[in-house]
Amino acid sequence: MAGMPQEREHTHAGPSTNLTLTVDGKATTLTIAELQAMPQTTVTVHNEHTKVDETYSGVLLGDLLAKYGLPVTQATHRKMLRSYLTAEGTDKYWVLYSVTEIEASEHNAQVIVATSMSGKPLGEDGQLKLIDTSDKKPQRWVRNLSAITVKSAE
Ligand SMILES: Nc1nc2c(c(=O)[nH]1)N[C@H]1C(S)=C(S)[C@@H](COP(=O)(O)O)O[C@H]1N2
Ligand SMILES: [Mo]
Repeated sequence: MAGMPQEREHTHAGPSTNLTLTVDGKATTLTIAELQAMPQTTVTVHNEHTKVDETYSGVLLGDLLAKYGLPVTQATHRKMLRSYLTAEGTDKYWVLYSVTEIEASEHNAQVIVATSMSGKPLGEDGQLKLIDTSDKKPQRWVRNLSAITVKSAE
């Protein structure tokens, strides 16, 4: 199947129960409760597949990077510009974002690790889902999000 376009990877996998965030090889595992205890951001996005607006709440991914290894400062700015991250679900589906894209100080998008939709748990989408407000299609909204790994392209 390598190289073939695919909508979903047909792997049966369970719901995500926590998030492993790895920055510079240093891994931190965050529980749903820990994520919900951090400052929350709510975004409303249009789901082009279901044709409905959806409201998600969760933690800004930029806040997580700031707290766990890659804060945006003058000293790290160039590193940020050259870093990217992979976001993976429990089914091994994964996508890539540039770190610049997820930083609110740098880019007009909000990218959150959502723990609820319309104030309720995410249900079939697992306990965690990555949501961004700029993509036209939901292809980078990783359901059952389980790992985010930051890497440098240098
Ligand atoms: N974990 C996981 N997330 C995923 C996918 C997937 O296969 N696995 N497919 C993506 C793609 S390509 C799309 S278009 C949307 C579809 O989401 P939906 O089926 O919930 O509408 O989920 C995205 N997130
Ligand atoms: Mo898709």
